[in-house]
Amino acid sequence: MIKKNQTLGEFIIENQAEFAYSSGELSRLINSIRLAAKVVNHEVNKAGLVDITGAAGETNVQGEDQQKLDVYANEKFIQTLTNREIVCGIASEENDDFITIAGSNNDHKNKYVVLMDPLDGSSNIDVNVSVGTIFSIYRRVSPVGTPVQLEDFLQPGNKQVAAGYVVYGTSTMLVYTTGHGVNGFTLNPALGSWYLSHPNMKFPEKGCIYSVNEGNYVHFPLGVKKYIKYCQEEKEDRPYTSRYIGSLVSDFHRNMIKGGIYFYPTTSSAPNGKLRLLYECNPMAFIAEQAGGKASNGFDRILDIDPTELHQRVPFFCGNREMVEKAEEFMAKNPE
Ligand code: AHM
Ligand code: MG
Repeated sequence: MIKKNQTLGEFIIENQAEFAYSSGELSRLINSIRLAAKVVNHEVNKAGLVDITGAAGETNVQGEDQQKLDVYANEKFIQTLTNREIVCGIASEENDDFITIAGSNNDHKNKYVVLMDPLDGSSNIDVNVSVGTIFSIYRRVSPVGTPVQLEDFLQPGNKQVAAGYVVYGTSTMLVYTTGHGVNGFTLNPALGSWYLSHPNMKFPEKGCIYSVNEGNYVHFPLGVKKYIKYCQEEKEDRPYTSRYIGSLVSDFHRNMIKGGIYFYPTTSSAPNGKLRLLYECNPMAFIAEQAGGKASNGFDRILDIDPTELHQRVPFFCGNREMVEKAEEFMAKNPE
């Protein structure tokens, strides 16, 4: 049951029964993420001050080293999840390999793994434009009581038990799903509480925004070029509006609210696309589907891809169902 003005804490408690294998562990895990997100939010909001107190990599007036924000966010999320002993492993876009968390009794007893992109939209970090955190949660497949294995992380997206993102925008929002719809919570920075502001988020039936880095146009496959021309054609409800922040979380968030498609196709220099299947595409695909949208690599469902490596990249088309299907139509006709 959705009640407005509910805090995230209240919402998690009331909806705990919806979590698969509800033992309270997943609730505690989401609780840790909301805590780390607040800490990162505080730092992201101060980012402009770096110019006054010293640039990243330099020493600030207190004699401390300034950290890059993405490194800081990575550390904060890892620290919070490790200290609270609620996951058995973490994989991050910022780390080459996954991290094993044994727990203080060294018993490897926790059941969940988290995969995350701690601060996505790196080109926006230093210029005061919205960035985001993306996370994805799976139940481990290796036996509890043993160290986490690579196979725990290399699960297809359809096995996710929860996924979400934080958008550090004009206001800070945490949006997540546990497979029972998508709910968005806005941070009241004065109180440090997240309030349910966007219950049961759904893509509008029709979308008219397309989001792609058109500077790469000449490097796109023919199907994508033709789809872009379709978006720009003067016919029916077209031309569509072009909006591209260059920050997946923000572009996705806007498109989910207003109706649109985000795509990052293959290019000649990035033959597998740019975005990471495990840290970016799977969680966004899970949220998109839960919000009535669709996510595809241009041909197949993102959530059904069997990952082969942690940092695997895939082409990504995500947003309003109808728009993604139209893009797929163009891809099918021009597969090269
Ligand atoms: P990052 O993980 O290095 O930040 O890269 C991912 C980001 C997405 O948020 C964004 O949509 C895309 O890269 C922008 O890439 P480009 O600058 O090539 O358009
Ligand atoms: Mg990223």
